[in-house]
Amino acid sequence: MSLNASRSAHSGAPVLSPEVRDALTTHRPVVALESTIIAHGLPRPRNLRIAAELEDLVRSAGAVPATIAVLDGRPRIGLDKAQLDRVAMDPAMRKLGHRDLAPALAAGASGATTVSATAFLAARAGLRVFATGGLGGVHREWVRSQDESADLRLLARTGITVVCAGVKSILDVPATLQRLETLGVAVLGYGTDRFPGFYLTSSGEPVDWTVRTPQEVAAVMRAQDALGGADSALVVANPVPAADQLDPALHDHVLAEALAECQERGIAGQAVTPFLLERLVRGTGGAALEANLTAVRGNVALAARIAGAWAAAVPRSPAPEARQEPAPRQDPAAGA
Ligand code: PSU
Ligand code: MN
Repeated sequence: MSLNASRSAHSGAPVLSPEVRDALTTHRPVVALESTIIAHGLPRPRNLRIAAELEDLVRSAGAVPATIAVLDGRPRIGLDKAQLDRVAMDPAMRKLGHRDLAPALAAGASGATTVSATAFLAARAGLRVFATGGLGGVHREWVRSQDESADLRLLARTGITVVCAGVKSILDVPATLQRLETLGVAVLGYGTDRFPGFYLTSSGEPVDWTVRTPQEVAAVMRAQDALGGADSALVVANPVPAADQLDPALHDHVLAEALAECQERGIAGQAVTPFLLERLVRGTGGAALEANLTAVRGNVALAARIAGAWAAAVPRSPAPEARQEPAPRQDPAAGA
């Protein structure tokens, strides 16, 4: 990829959609949604319908959805229909972690944002609540591959509340929880004292803190702010209902095969997570996809309620760098 592809000198500040900007200025609840799960975590064309469905879920819970992606070198917070369509359907959409943002901006590239890139952009724009499926984390085989998702370290220094169904079960869950502890990221079990297992209701690992209402989560967020330490994320771990989880025996069996194949084929880096997720969906006859979707839907709905409780408790103004889409004439790339 050539970094000279675009010399546009526009700032890297996120561009807010009119709806998101309006919600932030009027202190209405907003929920950030990541786009990697749409572009690289779910099969086409169903991913587009799901992207729209997730936004509708946020709206019906009284909040404004802000799906985040980078399009033509500009970080976007809140996508219109055509932009969402592009993220879901364009096979050239890259996978952008936090470290990829600057090269993507400089090159004028387009890509879906992972948890790390989404959380970074959302927090920078003044958003406080974010929903995803499962966080990235420490991969099994870490001793050999040193593969730990950039999600963890980015969350350790970003003031955002992330609602997730735990971390993806393809990971080393105990090691990931240990890393979250080392990095100082608080983890709340939502209605449970067990850390959820993404496709599974429980990973079997304990969590130290349990909350039962969105108001309780908002109270923890307020306490974080009152303490006034360095920014750090709050992980709200929300399990899939037991009736909707993947059969644990099937899960373990298919995952073992997928991990073996991943190693045999030497798959590494950014490709690992999409490969394993796809293999799980195939190996379970689609059941893993349904459990994944149930988890994401539940997280999105809960995030909207948390954003509502938070907005009711703490009216705030948006970060100063958040700005509206400029008129085309003001864009230096347009020849100013
Ligand atoms: N959760 C899902 N599907 C996904 C992901 C999470 O249900 O596709 C994505 C998220 O964007 C997460 C990323 O940040 O996987 C982690 O990738 P990696 O392990 O390469 O850091
Ligand atoms: Mn990785």
